[in-house]
Amino acid sequence: MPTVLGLDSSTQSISAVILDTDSGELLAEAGVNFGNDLPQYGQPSGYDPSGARGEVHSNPMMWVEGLDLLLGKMKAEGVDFSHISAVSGSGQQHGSVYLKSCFGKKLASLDASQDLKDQLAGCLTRTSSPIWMDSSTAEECAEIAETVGGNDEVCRRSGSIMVERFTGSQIRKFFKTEPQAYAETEVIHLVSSFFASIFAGKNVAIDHGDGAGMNLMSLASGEWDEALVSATAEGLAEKLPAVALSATLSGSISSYFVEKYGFSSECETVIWSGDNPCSLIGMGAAMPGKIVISLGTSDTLFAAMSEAKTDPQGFGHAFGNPAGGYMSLICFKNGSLAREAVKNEFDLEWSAFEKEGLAETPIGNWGLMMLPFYEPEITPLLDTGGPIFSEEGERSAAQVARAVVEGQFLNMRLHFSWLEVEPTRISITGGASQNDGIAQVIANVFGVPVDRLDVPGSAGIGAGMRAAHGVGGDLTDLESKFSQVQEGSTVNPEEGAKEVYNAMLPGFKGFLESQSG
Ligand code: ADP
Ligand code: XUL
Repeated sequence: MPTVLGLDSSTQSISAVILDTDSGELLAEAGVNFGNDLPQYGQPSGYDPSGARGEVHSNPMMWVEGLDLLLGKMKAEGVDFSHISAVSGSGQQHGSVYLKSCFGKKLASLDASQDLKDQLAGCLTRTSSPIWMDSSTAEECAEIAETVGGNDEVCRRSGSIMVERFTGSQIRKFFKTEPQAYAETEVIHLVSSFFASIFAGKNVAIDHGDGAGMNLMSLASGEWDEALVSATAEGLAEKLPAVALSATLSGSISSYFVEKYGFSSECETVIWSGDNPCSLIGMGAAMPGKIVISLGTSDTLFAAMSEAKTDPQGFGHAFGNPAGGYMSLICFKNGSLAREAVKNEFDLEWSAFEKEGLAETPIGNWGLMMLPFYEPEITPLLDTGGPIFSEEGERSAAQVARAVVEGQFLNMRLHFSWLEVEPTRISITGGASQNDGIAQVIANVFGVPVDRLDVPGSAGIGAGMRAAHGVGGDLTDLESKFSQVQEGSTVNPEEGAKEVYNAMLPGFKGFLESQSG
């Protein structure tokens, strides 16, 4: 069984893990944080903070420079890439990269004595990439839905109603506002397929997991949906890469990586997927039965589904499961960044947020509730112009810390019921999952034990497992090696807690609805 490399290009960082799939050992891990390590781009959280009217874009050359920096750093630390048999990766979902015809040619002839950024920058037709946090395309969503016959029809075809952060409406906006640059675009990649193409040295396919997050793929057939594609933008069918099964091999690694970093020329590349589909694999949740909550920049809740089910309220999504079949996903935009806003407002460290905040306040927060929407929320669609409290008055840092976290998970409990699963355990992952106080609130709100896995970054681990799966590895065996619950990490619900939250839930629902207009 091989040694594999899993990469994870997320909102705030790019990271790598090397897995020995024989022994189940994590051989190496490293990361580059866009804000700290590449401050020259002026994107401290991985995106341009100055975007107006809901626009959130990132510089794709920052991502690419991050990749060179990451591999260079690993090599300098003595990592030997020559034993790696297969590589794959995970990309933040929905973000898109717009490229001229020279992209394919450049990839085929990359010069290892130069950086990727200097060689690829000239191939962009759009110097910035809209990412999943963008909410500027309401008009385009409405136009596409109307052409196709309404949002129910879009959902029936693609697994989701038209969503602003999904790639289709973003492409339409580019087509409408920059027609010349759109016409010069030969290929539109997702973050995942952009990086996968760089590794393979040629344009490669988008996988079913990430492809389903575009409002362009037919969930039933796994092919591009002609009606959605033609409703989105003229000539789009010719600009989309192929769409393929997640375990698709894309040939041996580009000579750039062989010459520059010492990879074997026989190292296989496997197409990439989105971060949530990769996390599903990394968390050992490829088969239905396990619910995962990921606490990254956004908070997401996801699970494998035995059949394609869609959310009648339109907030949740159905994506391809990289292991085959489908997965559900619900995304809450106010995840870590909202918790960070509280931490920063009261000048707290995470340890104080947990120990002097969450641990020192009672379950239910003396009845204080917060709609924890520091940014306009997408689940539900609500712009409250900032957090709103159920009661007027002075509040301590500790109360606000509890209020933001309780508000987030009460909101999550309200919006996951369409999955019709009664969880018996929940696995958590992502940057904030190490916070015991947050884990405790989740266990209490859902009334079930919460587990953490033994590995850092489930998206990167999942990407590595997908690389191994692509070259013949058995997913069940890989899960038994890499997706184990960390000993002593389980947090059990406290007695009586679920009853408190059961009683709070109708009030919270009413509070939300009172703001929905
Ligand atoms: P992404 O994959 O979206 O880039 P990560 O999963 O790496 O995000 O999570 C990053 C976030 O984790 C940071 O924004 C930070 O707010 C949060 N975080 C890190 N450590 C803690 C902690 N101890 N408690 C709560 N949140 C934390
Ligand atoms: C999922 C979503 C986010 C991104 C970034 O739909 O928008 O979770 O994948 O992590």
